[in-house]
This record gives sequence, structure tokens and C-alpha cells, in this order.
Amino acid sequence: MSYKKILTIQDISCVGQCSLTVALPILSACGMETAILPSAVLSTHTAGFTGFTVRDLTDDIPAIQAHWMREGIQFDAIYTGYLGSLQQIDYVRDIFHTLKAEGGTIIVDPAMADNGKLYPAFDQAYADAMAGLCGEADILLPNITEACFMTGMEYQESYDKAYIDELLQRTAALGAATVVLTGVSYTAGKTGVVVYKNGEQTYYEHHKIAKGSHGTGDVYASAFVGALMNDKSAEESARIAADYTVKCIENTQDDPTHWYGVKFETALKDLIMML
Ligand code: PXL
Repeated sequence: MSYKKILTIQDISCVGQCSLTVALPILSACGMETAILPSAVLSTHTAGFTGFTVRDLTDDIPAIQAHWMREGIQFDAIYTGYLGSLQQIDYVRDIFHTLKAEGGTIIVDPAMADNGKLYPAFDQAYADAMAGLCGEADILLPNITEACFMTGMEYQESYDKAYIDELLQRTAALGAATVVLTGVSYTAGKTGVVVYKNGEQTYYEHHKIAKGSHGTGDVYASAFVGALMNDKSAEESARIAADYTVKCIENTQDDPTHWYGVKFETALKDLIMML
């Protein structure tokens, strides 16, 4: 049996079904021991709520890291998402170098932007620093907007395969061996994910649900990591994570009061069956 120990570093949005409140249950459901390092604590996520509180935990990170090093703690995978500050990106790089077990995997979801825009907390300097961190990753999980901000490509609402080819080449040039680009849509009513490895692309296309949903990037990345750590290939993990995320959106779309996230808990049994 594969029982891996994962560290995930991202914020706790106390309400809103994203980041750690999504990653921890999904990875646990996938059978992983999951340690967390919260980058910040927010009362809610920042996409749609107003007046949220934020406590940045950057200054706590070095002492936590030092303690784990004294204890000899190492992780089979380190998976990062929404980080709290520029300084934190440097700390996370050092964590990659000191806490990853021999042969371990680094997965970076550069969670910072969507639909052509950076999230409110971020600017281009953050995107540039994140591009540097992506060079340390084995697997990178950006959406098109994030890939554009990190590579200086212009964001386009509609595009062709040549545009995606160039975006993938430029994103891979940041340094990760595998790029998993999400939200790639060539046909109306469909969307999909491209796995780009050694210059080769594998595209998995699936049904596109008209309504955009918050937190689905985190749901997708967490399920991808859970599948990957169950010894699935990147291509299989990309497909499993896509099917799971679609199911989560389907299980949420008829409830207008649930605008802030997806009911990912309702489809955990489907995810487990796919592993
Ligand atoms: O990855 C989504 C996310 C995570 N954490 C916080 C956010 C968002 C999206 O807006 O605001 C705090």
C-alpha cells in the first residue's frame, strides 16, 4: 500500500472552500498523511467576500521549518498553493531544499490569478517571484492566466492551438519537467487540461459547465496530487482530477446560495473510486 507523507503550504481561508480547507480533506481521502503549513489565516477567501480579515504567517515559517529539521521530518511531496507574501516565496524555496525526502516530488500551483486578472492581494512583482519558484517544481499546475502573468504572454479570451503551444513552451522554460495547464478550451461547451512533458502534449477534454466556480483550481490541484501520490501518471492524475472537479461543480451548480465554492465533499467517494 502506498502511504505517503505530504506537506501542503497554502492559506487557511476559514470560510469559502478553498486552499487548506479543501486540500487537507481531499488528500486525506486519497489516503495520504497530510501535514500543513498555513501561509496566512483569512476569515474568508478574497474572491467575492468583502471586509475579510488577513493574518499573514510569514514570520512564523522559519521557526516551524527549523523545528521540523531538528525532528528530522521529511516529506514525499511538497505541494504549494496560495502564498501570503514575496518573502514567503523565498522561505518556501528553502523548505523545498531542506524538507523534501530523497526522490520526493515538488508540485507548485501558482494560485494567484484567474480570468485574465491577478487576485486582489497580488501584483506583477509577486507573479515574477512565483515564476522563479516554479523553476524549483517537478510539476507545475497553472491556469492560462497564471501562465501568462509568469511568462509575459498576453492573456487572450479566445485563442488557437498555436497560442497554447507557445504558452506551454514558455511556461516549461521556467524549469518544471511537467506542466499541467488547466482551463484550455478549443471548442464551445468543452474545456480541458494539457499535460506537457518533454515537448509532448496530452490533452484531456471534458464538458464545460457554464457557471464559473470559485476554489475549483484548489480542488483540481489537490485531487491531482492525491492521484499522483497513489502512483498514477501525470496524465491519469490530470484526468481523474478533471472528472472529480466537474462532478463537484455539477453537485453545486443548482444551489445559488453556494456561490463561494464547490461542494467537494459530496464527490469524495467518486474520487476514491477513481483511484
Ligand atoms: O486559490 C484560491 C484562493 C485561495 N486563497 C485565497 C483566495 C483564493 C482565490 O481568490 O482569495 C485567500
